[in-house]
Amino acid sequence: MKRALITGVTGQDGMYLSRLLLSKGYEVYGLVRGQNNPKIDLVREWAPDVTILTGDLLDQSSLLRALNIAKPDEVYNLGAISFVAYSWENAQLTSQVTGLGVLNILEAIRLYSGDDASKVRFYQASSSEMFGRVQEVPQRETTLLWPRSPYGVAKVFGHYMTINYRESYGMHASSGILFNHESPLRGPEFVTRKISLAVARIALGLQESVSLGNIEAKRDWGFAGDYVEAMWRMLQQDHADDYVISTGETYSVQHFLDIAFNHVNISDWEKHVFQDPKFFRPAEVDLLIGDSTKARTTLGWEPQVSFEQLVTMMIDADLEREKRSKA
Ligand code: G4F
Repeated sequence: MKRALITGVTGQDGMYLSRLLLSKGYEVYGLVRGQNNPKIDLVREWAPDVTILTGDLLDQSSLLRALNIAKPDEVYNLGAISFVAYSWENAQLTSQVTGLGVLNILEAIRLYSGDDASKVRFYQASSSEMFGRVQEVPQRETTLLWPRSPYGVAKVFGHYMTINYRESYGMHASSGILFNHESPLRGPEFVTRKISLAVARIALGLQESVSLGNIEAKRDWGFAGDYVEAMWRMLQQDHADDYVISTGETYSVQHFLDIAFNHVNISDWEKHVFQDPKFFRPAEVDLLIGDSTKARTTLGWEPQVSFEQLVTMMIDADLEREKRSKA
């Protein structure tokens, strides 16, 4: 039976990945930060067989302790401060957790592994935010990185540190450059879930409108459930490497709104949507679209859920939730 340790297990990706690994017969350990973290109950409900360990990416001894308990064959580093807008207000904390945290876990794995550098396979959650002011369309593994937020800069640090540990110590350390990926488990601070929740509530007469920022921004949006499969496939390869994971299609926030409101039979959605300067960012990433040819050919991975299916899946889930809480 293989063993895996997931940092950031309480997030959307951590939840989908735990279920995937459990379904493959893994013994799964999830690292959770803080005392009485309220999200632990969500994980227990979603994937009861995950063993919860406490630890923090900022506390290397806690990471070593978790490694000694979990004895993992694979570590998936999904833990991060991941909300881009928040990273301007908390740039140092974001740099420490999202950037230096990667070094802490890599170093803990190196110490834990002793002479056997490839004892533990490592996955780093890199991000398309690293492309920022894009230097090539579509973006691929070799595209020059030009991050536009403290979060993006921290992710670049973690990305190159992963490559450096692979090259310096021969670690089996891979990086998935994941483009935006969403699901009904997405946090309500991200634009897709903010919209799906608002549209469901507007359709049920529970809310009048929603305030957003830049609705011209374009993203390459996929389904989180498809993307965790790519993470796992990366760690099953003989050699560690870096892969772009994306759908290859890009849509604006406005287009997301079109499909979302259309799904609940509201065509004149403009009267329900306002733009508020407080949701605009100091530096925006205008367009992301990824070329995942390498992952498709090497890993045999491809996304299963289309953009329209993703939007409607999120709306339907929020309609259900809102109806239940109303009842
Ligand atoms: O949903 P978002 O906050 O996601 P963003 O910034 O693209 O980052 C997400 O994807 C990255 C991968 O590229 C991850 F690394 C990262 O951790 C996160 O998962 O915003 C998407 C777009 C932005 O252009 C934003 O300016 O939507 C625009 N937007 C417009 N109105 C808004 C809003 N974003 C948010 N969160 N809230 C709004 O009201």
